[in-house]
Amino acid sequence: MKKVYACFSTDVIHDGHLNIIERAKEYGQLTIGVLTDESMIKFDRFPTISFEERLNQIKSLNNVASVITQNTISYKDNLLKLKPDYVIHGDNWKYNEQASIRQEVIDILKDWNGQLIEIPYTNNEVVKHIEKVMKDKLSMPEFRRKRLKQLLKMRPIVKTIEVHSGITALIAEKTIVENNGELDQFDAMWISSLCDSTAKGKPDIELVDMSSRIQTIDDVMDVSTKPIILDGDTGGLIEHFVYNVRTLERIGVSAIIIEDKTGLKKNSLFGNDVIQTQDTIENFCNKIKAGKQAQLSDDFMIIARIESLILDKGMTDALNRAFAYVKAGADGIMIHSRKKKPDEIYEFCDKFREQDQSTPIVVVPTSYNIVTENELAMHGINIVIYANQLTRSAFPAMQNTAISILKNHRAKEVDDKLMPIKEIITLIDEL
Ligand code: SPV
Ligand code: MG
Repeated sequence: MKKVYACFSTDVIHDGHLNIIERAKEYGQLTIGVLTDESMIKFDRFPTISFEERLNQIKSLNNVASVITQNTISYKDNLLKLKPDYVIHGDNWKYNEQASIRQEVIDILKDWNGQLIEIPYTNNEVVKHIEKVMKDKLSMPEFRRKRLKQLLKMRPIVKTIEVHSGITALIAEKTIVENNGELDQFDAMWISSLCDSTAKGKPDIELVDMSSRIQTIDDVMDVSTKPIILDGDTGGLIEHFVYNVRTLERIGVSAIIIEDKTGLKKNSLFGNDVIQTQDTIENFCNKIKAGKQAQLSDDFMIIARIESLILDKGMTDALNRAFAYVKAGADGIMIHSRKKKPDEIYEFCDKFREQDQSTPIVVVPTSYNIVTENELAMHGINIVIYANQLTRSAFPAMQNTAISILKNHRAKEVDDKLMPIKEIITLIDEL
């Protein structure tokens, strides 16, 4: 009997999968590799059931001789172990970001004259409907809210990108890249006070109120499934903060980050060029405690942001605050810096980790942007936020377009820098 191999990374079995199994019968005995959650989330939909459930679901199917785990997106390890005569797959991966994974399969199979069988991808109305239902499910509060905590267990570092509108949320949702045989996508979205305010043409001084911030969150949620971390500025008055925690939790936000400043908050990257005041440890701990008491689920996170390094208050102050905030109930610590080098961030993280190995650490490497995600993870950092780069790239592009049209009295000169209308239309999902 010839050996056939297929890899599934799905949590619903539909006609497309059954078709693969049916066709595999013609070639031999089928082994299915089930892709682990850790690998699946690098390029696919987030699973709505556990890995064991996905495994059992596939074991229960007819005409499947055996089911094994596939640990990596690359088929290499399982192919070398199994040496199948055939690998079977839908033909859709020829054209998407999995093209290099496909090529690797073809190259490996050559070693024993194995063959890749590609069958037309099933994209009928039923399959389309199932995909849509699953996506809609993931956007619901009960699935979205807990996803950040799930990701913290699954990812070496949770990669978070700033969004402030439906269109930026679509970029965060849909951008998947292939790089040296690895696939990757962003894990979460950051709704920045700076960029949410900037998009509205307003200064970053807590002027854009919570109702308006919630409108932005709603626009983002409408078109995406990834978890949201909200920049909650100072959190405002404790009496107001508790209500906002309830609202955010109910609509499906995963975390709020509040910073230990008071009064008219100014953006941290101004540093001491403007007057900024830090809250007392006691007051800020009371805010954290009140927020934690107000929340109803275990999913929601209140993350405390420490501004001591921004305000030149020193490492000891930053660490004292971190331990106090964790004791008050903070689910994570964000440490911020406006230095060009990451030294003070690493020193903080290393010292914090000597005493606390589990509380998640969040960083925003805007000024010290030389750091890589691997380096951050090595210092015990769990979440990296790219807090403003989408806004900062879009603004000059739009400004240059405006300048070009004014100079040339027409739009032709700038046209080759613009996204074709057809592409922008297909970016938007239709109901
Ligand atoms: C934001 O994105 O609004 C932040 C991060 O708070 S920073 O601008 O670096 O202070
Ligand atoms: Mg902010």
